[in-house]
Amino acid sequence: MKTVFSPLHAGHSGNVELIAGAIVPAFEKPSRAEFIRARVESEKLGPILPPEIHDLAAARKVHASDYIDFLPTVWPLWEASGRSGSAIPFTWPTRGLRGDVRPNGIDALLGFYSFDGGATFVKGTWDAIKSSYDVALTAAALVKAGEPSAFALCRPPGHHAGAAFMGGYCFINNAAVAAQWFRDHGAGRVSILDVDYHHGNGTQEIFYRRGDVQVLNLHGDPMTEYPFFLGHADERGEGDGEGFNDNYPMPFGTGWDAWNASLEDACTRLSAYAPDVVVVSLGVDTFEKDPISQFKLKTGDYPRIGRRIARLGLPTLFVMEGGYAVEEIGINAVGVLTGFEDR
Ligand code: Q9C
Ligand code: ZN
Repeated sequence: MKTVFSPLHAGHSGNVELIAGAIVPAFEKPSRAEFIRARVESEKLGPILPPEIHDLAAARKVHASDYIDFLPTVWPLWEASGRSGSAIPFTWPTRGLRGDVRPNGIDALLGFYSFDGGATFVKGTWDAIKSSYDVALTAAALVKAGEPSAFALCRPPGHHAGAAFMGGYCFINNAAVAAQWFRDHGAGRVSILDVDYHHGNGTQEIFYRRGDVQVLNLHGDPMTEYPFFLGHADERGEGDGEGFNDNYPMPFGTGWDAWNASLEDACTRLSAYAPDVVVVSLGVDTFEKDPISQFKLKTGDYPRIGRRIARLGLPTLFVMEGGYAVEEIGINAVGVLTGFEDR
């Protein structure tokens, strides 16, 4: 399997986040991608290719154009206002406030275009976001050209980013961009299978009213887990999208047997939908030792995930999402891929 990877992710570095009342170094950090890249090499998964550079037209097909225009301006606006450190949102237009009026100034705009304080900017962040997008599109093109599968080693991740908001370490929704790109390049139907520990709220929002992209999500129950405000089992899609969104919320402590039962049900629904291509939002924060998550999957479970996905018998694009147990995420992410290849 070919991997697409860009070293530009590394400029998105030194960010901080607020967790449990403390400001700490962000868990979403460059070493994540480096551990995965190193494991791709040591396991001889296949060649590692640089991304082709794309314009932002494909991003504008799933995101609001004004949101995409905003992202590269964040750091320049932040610096122009005399700030340093990390650019972090802190005020949101929640219930009772005006979410329909776009205000001025960097603090207002950061809040307007986010749902939490988890997507933060430093100087190299936009270049990293853009490289992650280029990685996803380049890997998608490999699959369209006939590769049975490809691995987009994206960083930063994407599945929490919606049509017009960032959050949860995510800015551009790489998996959604890729799914839309497949639709625009000959695929009649696309399925997105999101196995990250957290609900892919952005992906769900983007495709919720569409029947041409099926979205299946396995994740921690939002009653107790981030992102808290989306990801319940009764969210089944609306309008043309009714019946094409499926959520599998699971409780803290979920291990392989229960998780695998959800995967099996999702795969059954996916096969019934009969898409032309599958996009896997590949998070490995389901791991028992993940520092911010509460599932109990073990290293030996990840190849089994890959093997089940391979049994779908469909062209498959893997798009990297979360996973924070830094030592092990390379082993676990690449374990899914070698399992897919049954080796
Ligand atoms: N800073 C992904 O796995 N953490 N995102 C909440 C507040 C948010 C995870 C703590 C976790 C986001 C792609
Ligand atoms: Zn996650």
